[in-house]
Amino acid sequence: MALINTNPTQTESWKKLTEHFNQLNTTTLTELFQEDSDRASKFKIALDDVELDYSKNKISKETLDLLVGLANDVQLKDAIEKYFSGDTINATEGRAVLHTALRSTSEEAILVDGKDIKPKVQTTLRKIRAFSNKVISGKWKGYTGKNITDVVNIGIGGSDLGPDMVVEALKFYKNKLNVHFVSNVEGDHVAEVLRKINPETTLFVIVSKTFTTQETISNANTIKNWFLKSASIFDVAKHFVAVSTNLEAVYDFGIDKNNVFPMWNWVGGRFSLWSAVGLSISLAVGFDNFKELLQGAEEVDSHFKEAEFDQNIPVVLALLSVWYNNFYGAETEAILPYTQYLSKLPAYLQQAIMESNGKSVDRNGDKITYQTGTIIWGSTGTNMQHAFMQLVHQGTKLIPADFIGYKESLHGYEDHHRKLMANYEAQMQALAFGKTKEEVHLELKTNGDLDKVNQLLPFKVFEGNRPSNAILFDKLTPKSLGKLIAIYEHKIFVQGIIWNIYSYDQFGVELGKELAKKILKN
Ligand code: G6Q
Repeated sequence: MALINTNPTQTESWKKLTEHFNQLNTTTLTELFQEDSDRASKFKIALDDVELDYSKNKISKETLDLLVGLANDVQLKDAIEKYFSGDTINATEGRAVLHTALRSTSEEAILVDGKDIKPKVQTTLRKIRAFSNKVISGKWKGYTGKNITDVVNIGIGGSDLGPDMVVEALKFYKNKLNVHFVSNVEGDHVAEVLRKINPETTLFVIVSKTFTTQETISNANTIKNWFLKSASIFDVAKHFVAVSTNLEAVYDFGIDKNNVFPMWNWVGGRFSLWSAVGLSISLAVGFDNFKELLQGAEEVDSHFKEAEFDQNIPVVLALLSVWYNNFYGAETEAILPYTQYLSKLPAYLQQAIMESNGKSVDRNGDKITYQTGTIIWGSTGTNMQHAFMQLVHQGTKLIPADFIGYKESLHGYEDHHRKLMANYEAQMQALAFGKTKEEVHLELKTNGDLDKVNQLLPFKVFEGNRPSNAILFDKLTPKSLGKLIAIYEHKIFVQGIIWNIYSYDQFGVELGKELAKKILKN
């Protein structure tokens, strides 16, 4: 069954939200907190080891109720049902959207074209486990009989960003294998990786759903030629494996039939790290940790399906994003993880969010008259405090920000962690409550700089009233990372439903590819 088409701006809730916005717009966050001393505990959702504090948003209880009303008006509940049960919700490509099935441990069948896909998923997981164990333990040997020390993931877009982000994020849990990523068609990228590795001890994982992607096939061929300078064609099977749906092309490349891991067209590239696309993750941190990642995501899947909308982390995050994007006219959102391990999260989410919801035609095929996809950007704290945060604090733009933090550090440098978390809190407080003229005046006076008041006061004032979410986990583990990623995956889904767009195609990336091919031929 197809998704229903509702122009969100034509709903009752949207009209009410417009009126409500005009009333609430003049109320500041400081006032909202003064009005309700219990606000911080009211706008909070806890889910085991993660807590979303969304109290520092420009909303009241009424805003939340109206936004939930909007979710109901577009029949979000029904859409979630269709998403999880394998309806063809990616209608423009005629596909189901079932990355959630990749982490489902329930016995319940999910049918695609009349066939249960669960057994295939389980078989592939077993294959990933057996293969990872062999390589990690040293049972799998290179062509000269040596153990594998390095893995190179060759892929781009969805076949690169997810695994690369997760391998970096879970570095603390890594084993002795060093995992590298080659994506760009720019030859210096592959050249730099080749400088670091030895053909005798390196395993190459070619990840390409289509096995036709220009960048990936170019890099795979360059690497194979480099490999064949020291090894023979019969050694390819020991060093090259593939993750793909295009078996013929994989065999043509010379990859052994046993070394092919399947992908399915009901999993979109940017949501595929839970499948065999995550093979390099399983190699980097071991299959048990990979399984934990999947389990974390599955727990969020259950929460997303079952929790009431006002108690539902992905739904609330999505509604807040719609509120700023469509009513406040905010164009961008910042993703600010307070751990260096998540340095690749903003780039990963840029693809997931912007490729999914960067659409301007609705599900009727009509040109959209309201704003859709938000622009995502960000970097890690505290580094960004010394860089772009000036604009977020005092610039002219409203930039809602997600602060992602962890109560515990991994290496246990307590002093560092206390300082880090003080900054995490401080940034959100400064954004929300700012610094008034009176406070600046007093500060200058206390510092003996009263003579500078006329000159400096306006520059030192922070207006505040800038929104943020605090997404706080106990600890960065494979499981909690799985939760974090799944939260954003479902946020994307909810926004696509509200905006009445198709989130799971990406025709917008095609034209450039076609033109590049033409230019290359000339
Ligand atoms: C993701 C996109 C895109 C895709 C790459 C790689 O959702 O579809 O980023 O993942 O273009 O495609 P292949 O895996 O087919 O090489």
